[in-house]
Amino acid sequence: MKLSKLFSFIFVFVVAAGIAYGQDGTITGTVKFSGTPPTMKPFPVPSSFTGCGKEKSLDRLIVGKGGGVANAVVYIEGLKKKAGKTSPGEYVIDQKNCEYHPHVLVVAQGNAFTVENTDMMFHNVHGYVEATHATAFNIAEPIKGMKAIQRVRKPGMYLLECDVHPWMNGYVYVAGNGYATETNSDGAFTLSNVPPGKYKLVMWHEGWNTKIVGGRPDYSKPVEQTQEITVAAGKATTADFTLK
Ligand SMILES: [Cu+2]
Repeated sequence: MKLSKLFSFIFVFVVAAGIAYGQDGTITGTVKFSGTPPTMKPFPVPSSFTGCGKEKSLDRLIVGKGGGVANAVVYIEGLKKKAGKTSPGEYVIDQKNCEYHPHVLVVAQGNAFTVENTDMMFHNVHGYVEATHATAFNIAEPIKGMKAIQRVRKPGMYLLECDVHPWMNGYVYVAGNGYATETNSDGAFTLSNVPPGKYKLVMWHEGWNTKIVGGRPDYSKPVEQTQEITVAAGKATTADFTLK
């Protein structure tokens, strides 16, 4: 083989390998409710609370068009790749109308989120490790317009509750990698820039059965489902989940 031919052969090989290496895949899918979703009863607000209305939705199960379930968290387990840094203003939890907005927030480990209070009343965001109910953080915001920046270093699921208003609940999922997201109002999700490989994909939903015990909502355990998936270079892989 002539030297020039050898070089062109090596060049083509290196370029082809580079393209294959650089092509990440995508995972898209939906979380849907099978059958008729149960009717979610609102929480009756005791008359001792003013300014929050007479009843509040607990936002435990939100089913949209075509059965799509909002606020499920979907993530790849065990993939070691850190997410990029974001500014604290990119992730915000607002205490508004005596509810947490959004109800579920996904933040990549190492990043912070801002907690705001836009109500004319005292709220706090009491964050518990979801699995153990141990306190992880507690931010009190007694005055309208207050803002605080919170960073959670340990990955995992955190339950949010207000110590004043027992119906206020929400979740923050701190992702150990950059491959986690929440479903939108159609129950759809996308995980982008996934390196080719075999993974365990996890779907988490907070659960929706609720009892009122001692004037407080008592929630059933979250629902978790997993799937083994294979992501190919430059391809979109579909993964759907069903709740019932
Ligand atoms: Cu409150």
